[in-house]
Formats: sequence, structure tokens, C-alpha cells
Amino acid sequence: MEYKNLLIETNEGITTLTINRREALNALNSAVIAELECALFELDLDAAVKAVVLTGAGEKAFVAGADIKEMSELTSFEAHEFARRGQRLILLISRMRKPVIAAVNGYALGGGLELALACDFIYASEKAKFGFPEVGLGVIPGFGGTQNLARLIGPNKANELVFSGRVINAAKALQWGIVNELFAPEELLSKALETAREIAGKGPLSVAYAKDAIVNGLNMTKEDGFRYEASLFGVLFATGDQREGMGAFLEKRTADFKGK
Ligand code: DAK
Repeated sequence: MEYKNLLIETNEGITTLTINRREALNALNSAVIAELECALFELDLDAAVKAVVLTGAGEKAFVAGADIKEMSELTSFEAHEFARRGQRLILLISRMRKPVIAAVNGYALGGGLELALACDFIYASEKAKFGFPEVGLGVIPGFGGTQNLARLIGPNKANELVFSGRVINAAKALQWGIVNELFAPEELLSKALETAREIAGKGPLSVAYAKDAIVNGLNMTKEDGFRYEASLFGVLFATGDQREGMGAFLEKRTADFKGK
């Protein structure tokens, strides 16, 4: 696929995926959503890629939401297609084996916040802003936002943010637990890449299985989650990476993981 709205750069196993639609503050129209889905699907299959950092082009916005202009003109059938595509993208990120870090460099509103919440964790610029303006547009978050936000920060804070449509600053997002860490705008990407590199140095199967256990375990009872974790733990003992990781420790050398 030819990417007209994305910049994709891979260095030493880390891919920086930048949504590049500055004229609309990187708003998600159907073309951006289709390109993101395709790019992430391909990156997940690419053994050379160990982690993905997702960000927005420019200094103003990560993603200022779904494209309101395009949405306002949709027929009912097109709106249904749009919703299905968007939700498929959100689910794809949680199903990917590779970790995806959101580097939120500015506005993360509506569908933009939903996209960030779908990632495995969020780093943000001190100038970033977060909110769900949907109730002011006569709709509600529709790309998993109500579910992912309430699971992340609990229903009370999620209720306040979603019902009010208020935009909160980065410090508040950090305090509420939406964001893991804040950085000066010029440091954000390098800090996200630094963490991505740290993850890339670990066993890729271990990282993939840990993600699987955390994402899927959240939908299980605690006891079922423990059982699931034990199964994945056991499966890893059938891999070369487990022998390599433990062997390297015992031989006092750096592990050379092959992802199999
Ligand atoms: N869509 C389209 N264009 C947008 C946009 C958006 N969400 N946000 C900004 N732009 C465009 C502006 O129209 C403007 O374009 P021109 O007028 O220059 O052509 C350009 O980007 C620059 O924006 P501003 O001139 O407004 O810049 P300001 O600094 O003054 O304001 C702002 C920045 C972020 C506060 C403001 O642009 C703003 O309020 N933007 C809209 C934010 C918003 O309401 N976002 C939420 C959209 S609703 C669904 C699932 C999910 C969703 C929907 C359905 N289904 C399952 C069906 C998600 C819904 C949403 O995300």
C-alpha cells in the first residue's frame, strides 16, 4: 500500500509511525485509518521490527479526533463502515505481538485519545492536551474510549472527562494515570525511542506473551488470568529464547534473542 498520510521510519528494530496530516491536525479520516491498519498489520508481521512508537506530525497535535468534516457527510452505511474500520484498528493494536508506545505530542482528542489509549502505554509532551469532546457533537466515543479509559483510570474520573467533554492538560493526565510520563516537547520522541530500544533488547517472544497475558488477562477472572499466565509461561520453555536468556545469565554475557 502507498502511504499518503503516514511517515514510517525503522531504525535498529524500532519503527516510528507518524500520522502526517498536519492541515487537519492529523485528524483520522477513513484514508488515515485504512493506512494505519495496513501499516500496523505489516509491522507486526515483520520480524525485524521489535517495537513501534506512534506519534503525530508537527508540534500542535497527536490526533485532533476523527475527521469531523468527513464524518458529518457520511451516510448511515458509510458511518457503519467507518466505525467498523476504526474499531478494527483499535483492536489490532491490542492484538499485535509488538508493543506500541503512543508519544502524544499535542492534542489527543476524541478518536485521537482513543487511539492513544489503545496503545500499550502513553508518553506525552508537557504541552499535550487530552479530552473527549464527543458529547458536544451529539455522539459518544466510539473507538473503545469509554471502555479503555474506564478500565485505565476507573469509572469516576472517566465519567467526569467523558460527560463534561472538558479538555485537560498534560499534568492532570499524568495525575489521573492516563499518561505514564511527561517530557519536554523536544525530548518526547527520543525518550519514547529510548524505552522502545530497552524493550527491543529483551526476548521478543517474552514481550509478546507478556502483552498477551496482560491484555487478555484483563478480560478474565483473576484465577483464569493466573491459569492463562501459567500456560504462556510454560510455552516459553519450548523456545530457544528461554534457553538463550537463562544461559546468557549463567554465562555472564548478553543474551542474543532470535524470537523463536
Ligand atoms: N476534524 C477535521 N478537521 C479538524 C479537526 C477534526 N477533528 N480538528 C482540527 N481540524 C482542522 C480545522 O478544521 C482547521 O482546518 P482549516 O479550517 O484550517 O481548514 C485545522 O485543523 C486547524 O484547526 P483549528 O484552526 O481549529 O486550530 P485551533 O488551534 O484553533 O484549535 C483544536 C485546535 C484542536 C482545539 C480545534 O481544532 C478543535 O476543537 N478540533 C476538533 C476537536 C474535536 O472535537 N475532536 C473530536 C472529534 S469527534 C466513531 C468512533 C469514533 C469517533 C466517531 C465515530 N464511530 C464508532 C462511528 C470519534 C469522534 C471524534 O473524534
